Amino acid sequence: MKEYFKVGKILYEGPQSKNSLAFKYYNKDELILGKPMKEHLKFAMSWWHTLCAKGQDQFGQNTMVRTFENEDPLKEAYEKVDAGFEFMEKLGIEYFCFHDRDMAPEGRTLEESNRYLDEVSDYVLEKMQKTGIRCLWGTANCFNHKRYLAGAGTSPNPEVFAYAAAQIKKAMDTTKKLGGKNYVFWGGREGYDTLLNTDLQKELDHYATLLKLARDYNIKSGLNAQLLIEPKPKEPTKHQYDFDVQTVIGFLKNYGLDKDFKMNIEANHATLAIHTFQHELAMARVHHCLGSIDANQGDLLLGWDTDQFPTNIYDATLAMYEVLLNGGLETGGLNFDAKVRRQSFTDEDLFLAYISGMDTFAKGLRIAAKLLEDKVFESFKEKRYASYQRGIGAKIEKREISLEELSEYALEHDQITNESGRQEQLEMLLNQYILENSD
Ligand code: XLS
Ligand code: CA
Ligand code: CA
Repeated sequence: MKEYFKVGKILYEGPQSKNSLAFKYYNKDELILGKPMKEHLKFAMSWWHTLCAKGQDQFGQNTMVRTFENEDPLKEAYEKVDAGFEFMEKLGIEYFCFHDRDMAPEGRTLEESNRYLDEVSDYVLEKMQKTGIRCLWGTANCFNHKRYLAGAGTSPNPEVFAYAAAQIKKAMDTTKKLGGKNYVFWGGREGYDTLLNTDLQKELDHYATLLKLARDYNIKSGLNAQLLIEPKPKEPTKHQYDFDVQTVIGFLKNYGLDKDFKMNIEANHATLAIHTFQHELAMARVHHCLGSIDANQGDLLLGWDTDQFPTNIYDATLAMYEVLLNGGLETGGLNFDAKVRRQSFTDEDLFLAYISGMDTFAKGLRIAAKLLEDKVFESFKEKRYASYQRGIGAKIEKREISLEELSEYALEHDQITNESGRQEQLEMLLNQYILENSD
């Protein structure tokens, strides 16, 4: 069998290693809080960025040199399967995520597209059985083709709605065939550019209808996956309906869908919404809908969706802190929805990027576990809110008080003393944990 990558198997060599093609922190079987690292960190390869992205941007052509290129798109799809599994095996990545159209090409008709997907996914299944590699989630690409210029479920054209529904059905069937435990809905072009041509109410209703139909099919078809919505505030449309976690929660509750969907949270989308990654994760956690993570990062100076590999230790630490507080991600994992830069066009760059991302999260996990074990922030927070356990605080907490009673209380207690929030001290402690645990 053809070998696509000259790079060999990537091993853990520890923090002292000078070998860039080795893990310094990701030691898959090491126990962290009693659980192997690889179970905390269910890393996944994104089919699209890893096997399909070729470095093109709006100003320039492809730059990537790949050994799995073929003039025939169907043959190339098969080569990508071989290359992708070789890549995952060499990195020790046990999951992948896919869109229908990056796993198999679009045909001349929908029927042909479906057939291509059936054929290529049969081959994927064979590879999965041989390697033990699993599918983390599947999704449908209902945004790339020009038919989706005005959205899929929110298109003013019902023919487009039907086509999107057909694509989602097929992508769900394929996810079931591949044993995926999650299924993702990223809003794609579900949003608007101007309200001058948009019936907002109708679009929201239609979008909810599409999600309800998919929810029902998830049960009917026996897929029974955890359904996930992936918030993003803008890009490609000016205003995406799934703006951020809180907006999506409101939307789901409004349409009675909040028990059926959790969130797939992407770091770069959080920053586009002017939130931190931790904010989005925490918001989902407290609403019991933290499902899975797209592990990447943006460039704060650019302001668009750069989908870079995660290297920020602070963000990774605080992200893993939220994951630990959540008790893990159940069926979810960490998908590297990230692409190498245009100038990093060699195969080796792909490996280096994944190693760096995996090490960053492994490091973040170690530090987060220590912070949690030592209750650095949790005991501070406990004390900070302790007065809600007694007196007037307890009554508010139990909602055993009226506005009038509170008014009377405040009249008698109007000389208030507050306590410091100690932000700088806590930031100092965070730094100390990060630096002390630097090996
Ligand atoms: C695009 C999204 C997309 C989803 C899956 O910005 O990140 O790749 O993760 O459709
Ligand atoms: Ca994503
Ligand atoms: Ca993105």
